[in-house]
Amino acid sequence: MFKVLHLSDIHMGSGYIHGRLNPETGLNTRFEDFVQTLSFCIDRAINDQVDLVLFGGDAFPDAVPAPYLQQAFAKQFCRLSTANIPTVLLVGNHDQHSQGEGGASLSIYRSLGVPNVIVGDTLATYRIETKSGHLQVTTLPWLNRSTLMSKTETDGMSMAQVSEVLLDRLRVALEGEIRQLDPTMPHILLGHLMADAATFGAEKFLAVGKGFTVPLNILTRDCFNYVALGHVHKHQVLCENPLTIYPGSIERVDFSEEKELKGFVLLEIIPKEDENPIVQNLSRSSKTTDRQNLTSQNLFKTTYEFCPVPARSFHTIEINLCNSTMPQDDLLMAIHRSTIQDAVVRLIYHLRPEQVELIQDTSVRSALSTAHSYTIQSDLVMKLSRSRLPELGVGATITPMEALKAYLINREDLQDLESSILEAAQALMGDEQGVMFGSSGDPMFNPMFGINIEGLGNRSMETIDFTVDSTDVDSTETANIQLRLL
Ligand SMILES: [Mn+2]
Repeated sequence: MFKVLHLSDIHMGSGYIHGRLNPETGLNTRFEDFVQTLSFCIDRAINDQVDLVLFGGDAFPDAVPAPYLQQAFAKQFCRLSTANIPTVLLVGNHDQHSQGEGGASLSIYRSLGVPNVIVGDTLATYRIETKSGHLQVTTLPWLNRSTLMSKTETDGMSMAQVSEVLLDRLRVALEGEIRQLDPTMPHILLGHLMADAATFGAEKFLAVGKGFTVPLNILTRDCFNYVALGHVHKHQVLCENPLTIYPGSIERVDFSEEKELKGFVLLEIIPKEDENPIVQNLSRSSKTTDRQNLTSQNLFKTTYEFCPVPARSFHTIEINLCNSTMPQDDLLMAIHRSTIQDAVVRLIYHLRPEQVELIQDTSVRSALSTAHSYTIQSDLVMKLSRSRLPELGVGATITPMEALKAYLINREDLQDLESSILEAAQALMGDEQGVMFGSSGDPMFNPMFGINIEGLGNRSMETIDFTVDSTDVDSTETANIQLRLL
């Protein structure tokens, strides 16, 4: 039996904005968090005496990390080397120079000849000797155009064409690796890539100009006992056979990862011959035809366990105080009801301008003081005067023509055109009425005027939020953050 620990996306040195200076060490507390969590993973590998550790790429925010980051990373992985646990360090997009190839921040381990450490910066297969026998690992680092193609080849091609050619070359190159495999020993593919089946908030943004997406069926070949992935920060199992897993990042880099469980994956690869004597005979057969029909999946079974790590929690408290008569009390209550102890907290509250003086900043800050760090964002919700359109009051229902008339009465500048507009509207309504109201099934919503009367009725006070809709902010923010991170 082989035991393998798979972790990925460490990004040590990221997210300092959510930390604070530790006066005792002079270091950012988020750096210390990342080191602690990485150390937790390495402890587990050593305590469980695993046969192999796979790192799925993205060690640092970029390819030229500060020496103290390099040192902290090296200190942890050297513990594995000392414990005689072979380790494969795969090169992610953050570990590469933006031009050319080569794991800039990780290749030092190969240059120094650190025992038991393999740096995966090219597509290659390694036969690794472990205390439980031999394993094969094919490394597939982050691919960019220059990895598989020269500039002249890509001249004049669209991004889509380049991706297609790259994928064709990847298929061929991977096939070349697979043909050299020995089916009697387990085989793992370790890749840093964006798989097309990965669920992830900003995948549509990532598909444009940021590397390319690899179809899952290129990876999930039956010659693999496990497909170990890196790049996507959200833990997910993409395929059961062969097991294909993103363990995700080990620490939260920002609020886009607030709700994600963080951890690593522990695998067990078990020879089936222990349970199946037919396979046992087959694996020992010297007949070429028998051996050709073998894949390592016939011979080994893989099981996994996702192991959560004590990553620092992130917590958003969002509250709308517009209708509150005691906004300060309600705000403090919302904070007290939340689990903020030692967490990175983001407080967002919405209130009307006239409520601003009812909020005491010092009390709010004191209520947040048990958090590890916090930010406060107050959004002013402006009151919209609708007095010129009393017909559109709460619960009112008017026909589209009445709504248009009410609108025109209040638009003096359109007075001359009033009759023409009404006439044209009447004609349109005559043509479109069946389509617009008959099919929508929602007589309260009239797309022609863009006024959702029902929506207004739901609010006890007519307000308009001048801040951008918060869900939009979240998705754009998340997309931007993810573009930067992955
Ligand atoms: Mn990445």
